[in-house]
Amino acid sequence: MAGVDYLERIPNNVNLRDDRRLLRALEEWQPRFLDWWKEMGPEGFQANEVYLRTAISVDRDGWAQFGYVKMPDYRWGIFLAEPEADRRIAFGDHLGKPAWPEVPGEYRGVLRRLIVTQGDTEPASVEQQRHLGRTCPSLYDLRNLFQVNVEEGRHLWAMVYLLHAYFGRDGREEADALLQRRSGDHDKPRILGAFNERTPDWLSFFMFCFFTDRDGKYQLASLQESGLDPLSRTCRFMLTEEAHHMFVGEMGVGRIVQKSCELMRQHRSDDVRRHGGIDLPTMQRYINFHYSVSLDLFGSEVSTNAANAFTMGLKGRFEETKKADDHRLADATYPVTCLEGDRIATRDVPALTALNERLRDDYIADCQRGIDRWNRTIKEHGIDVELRLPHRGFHRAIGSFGEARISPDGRVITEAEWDARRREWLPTPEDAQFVATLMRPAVEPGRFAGWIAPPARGINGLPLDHEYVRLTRKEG
Ligand code: BYC
Repeated sequence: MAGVDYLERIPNNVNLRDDRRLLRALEEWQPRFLDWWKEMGPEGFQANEVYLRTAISVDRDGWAQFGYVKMPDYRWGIFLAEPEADRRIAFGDHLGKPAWPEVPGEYRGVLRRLIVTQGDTEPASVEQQRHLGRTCPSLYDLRNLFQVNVEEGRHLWAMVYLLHAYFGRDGREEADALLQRRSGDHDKPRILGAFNERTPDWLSFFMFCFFTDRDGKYQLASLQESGLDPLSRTCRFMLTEEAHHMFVGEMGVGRIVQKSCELMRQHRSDDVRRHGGIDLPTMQRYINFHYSVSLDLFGSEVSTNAANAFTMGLKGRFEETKKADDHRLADATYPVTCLEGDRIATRDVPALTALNERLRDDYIADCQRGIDRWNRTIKEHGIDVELRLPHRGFHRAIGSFGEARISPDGRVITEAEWDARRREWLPTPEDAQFVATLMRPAVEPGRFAGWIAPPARGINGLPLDHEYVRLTRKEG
């Protein structure tokens, strides 16, 4: 990587060594991060060697290096994508002006809020997933979990760097607070709803990686358009890591679907629970849950926060530069589906205020592509079932649908119907208990738990029975 020195205490390509104050501040934060990692990171595997990928270059061709690392020794660092020469702001009031190397004073508060909100999700997800190692379905999956976890840790570093480098004392305080909030904690919860939910089992983990990490993709892609150049560059590099997390999710759910279909065929029965698999109706309920809490992460359908962030040049649209319009949207409209009284209606609203909904639309189309691929697997087994995304209003807490009960097929329903049918639609305590009974560790190299099919290939060209995590020296 241009100028990355792995002998530095904090690997980076931002010339940290030339800014003694910033370096000192980050070196003070580093032990606090490590304390947090040891307290809240993957439980029980801190002393094991894991076959991990580490960033050594931000180039498209060679950023990854694979090798065994104990997680607390992972080289978390600060990597920004290479600057684009003469980069210009692509939208909003500052359209066409040079991107900012520093934070404009008047946008400080809004930018800090965006960066803190993004940063908060990263440690939150590590906290949510910290107990999963104990019940891994294979060493391959265990390694993937830890890869995701260390990269979320690195994404926290990415946001903390911005806070320390560009937001002075306020930024330092926010960076400390990122280590103090805790997912699901009653008194000091994480900021966004989905990051306070539990991830108690591997079905939830794969769903989280598919649905919730995909929100990360869309949010980072919008922030990558930012006029603040360091934010744009850091998001550009984070997106390369995010892609792996969504791969883990899509393949994980896909392998469970495949195994369930195999069991259905083999036993000529839909009741695969009896044969140690996860039945498709249960999969559908988990989809309904994880999709709906992830939809909430896009905010309200109509949002002046989103309009302001766009007009100020801080947060763009997905693939802003590829869009063929004026990139100011002052007179444009966008169709938004909302609750109006007791019915669901689609109406045109000013496009600026509809930016959250527009991003949610991009996200929904992307989720549907994954669902289609899982459905192809089901069809290939000759099974007449289709997994579906529920209606966007189903089980929402944020935005206009948060005020009503909507069925998965998009009807406004009464509280009584909701109460009578929610067990069909959302995971029940019995579902969670059943899934929990399957969560028994499979840790011999090459072995996979009976509820999930092996993947098509191993990691970095290695075979499936490679010892991706060395369990010989266990902690405690
Ligand atoms: N839960 O105008 P509104 C990732 C708040 S995931 C709780 O509707 P706005 C990752 C909102 O904060 C990507 N509160 O929405 C994935 C606001 O509060 P204040 C994370 C919520 O502001 C997996 C109020 O409601 N990145 O990277 O336009 C693993 C009214 O807000 C929620 C980002 O989110 C909610 N779901 O947009 C690891 C990007 N939704 O300020 C990592 C940065 C809204 O009035 N964040 N509220 O007190 C943003 O761009 C925006 O803050 C949001 C909300 C899109 C989240």
